Amino acid sequence: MNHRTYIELEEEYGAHNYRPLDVVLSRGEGVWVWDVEGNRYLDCLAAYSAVNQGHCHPKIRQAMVEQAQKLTLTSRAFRNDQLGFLYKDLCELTNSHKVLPMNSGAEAVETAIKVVRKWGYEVKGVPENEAQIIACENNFHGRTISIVSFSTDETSRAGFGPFTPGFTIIPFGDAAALERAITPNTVALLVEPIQGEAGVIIPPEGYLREVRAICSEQDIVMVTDEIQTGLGRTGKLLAEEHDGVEADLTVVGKALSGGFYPVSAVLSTTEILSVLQPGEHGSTFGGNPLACAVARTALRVLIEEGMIENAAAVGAYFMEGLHQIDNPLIKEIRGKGLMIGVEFYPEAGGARAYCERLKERGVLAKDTHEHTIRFAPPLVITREQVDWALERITVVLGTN
Ligand code: IF1
Repeated sequence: MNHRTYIELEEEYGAHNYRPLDVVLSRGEGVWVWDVEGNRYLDCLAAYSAVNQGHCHPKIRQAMVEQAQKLTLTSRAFRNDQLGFLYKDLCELTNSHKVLPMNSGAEAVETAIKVVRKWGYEVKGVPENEAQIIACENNFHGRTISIVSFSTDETSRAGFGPFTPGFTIIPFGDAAALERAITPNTVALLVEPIQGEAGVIIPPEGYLREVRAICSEQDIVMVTDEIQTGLGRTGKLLAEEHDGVEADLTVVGKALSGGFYPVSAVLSTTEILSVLQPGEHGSTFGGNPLACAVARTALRVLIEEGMIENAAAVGAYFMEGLHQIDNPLIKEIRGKGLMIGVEFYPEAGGARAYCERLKERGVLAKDTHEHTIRFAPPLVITREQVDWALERITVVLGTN
């Protein structure tokens, strides 16, 4: 079948909540994916950083296959032989004391919201149902009703009301604005170290350090959403490391499974996570043995195969190459590690057209917020593969 048949099926029977590029993929390996006609592409999206380890990483696949032949799901009514070891691995890697496993990133963020609210009532002494959580303009933390309740992007929230109260919005990157927004009922600040969906927005140098100091002084929980920036994407295991800070609560997801399975987790301290008593929170699949076996191997290969260091080194190389592109319509090139954005002036007519032309030349990338192309390939990418991509990117982005 040619790709039109697949597209027609999706269009006929699927909800239209996406407008994907018309490329129908059927195979992936490392940085490469192939469509149903056998055309090869270099994947510069990595499933929004869920495939940091490269498509179909053989060791993660092996772990999944082996575990799938033994035990996949028990529910948390019983224990299993994988969960405790994933907890330990995550705590040792991130200097956390406690873990709460979930499935999607949004579920981990929702869990964080519930936990910091309960911490506020039981530990900080905020009056019941008065907890306030501060979030940033142009945030992206998922698509549930409570999360889109504090989105500032109309596309993400229009038509989904009524919304969940208890959220205050401040400008991203402005520590003074955080200080001004805090009230006695503030329980937490929720922030992405780098805003991905907003277009790879990097805060001023030292922003997270200032946020850390303010949260400590004012006794509010510093929550970092590292679902996209974490697990090596920016050239550190967690992006917060660039500022040398440790959040009180961190959510991770996406690459926690290397793209094999939805696995997310809330990482925090004993004081904060111990506000949850048995029966107060959970999920059918959260912490299942298959997810744990996959996640443990996904973490192991990330470290053992030097992917984090590679992201730092090859990301810098990629950025250097992008800066050579001569197009006056390029407004800014920004990034950290292999989380890179190229923003165009509106006169360029929107980033989507560039992505379409990149696809024609074998590079898959995604536009965000209309004028920015995100380049975020798997962290296993080599300099030679970056050269291959840059050759094509330069042809497409170098012309108006
Ligand atoms: C879509 C965006 C990226 C995330 C951060 C939480 C979540 C995400 C920082 C929720 C998820 C995904 C969702 C996906 C596209 C993609 C995305 F464009 F939506 F915003 F990456 F930038 N925190 N991001 O980036 O995790 O529940 O999806 O597992 O919804 O189209 P999830």
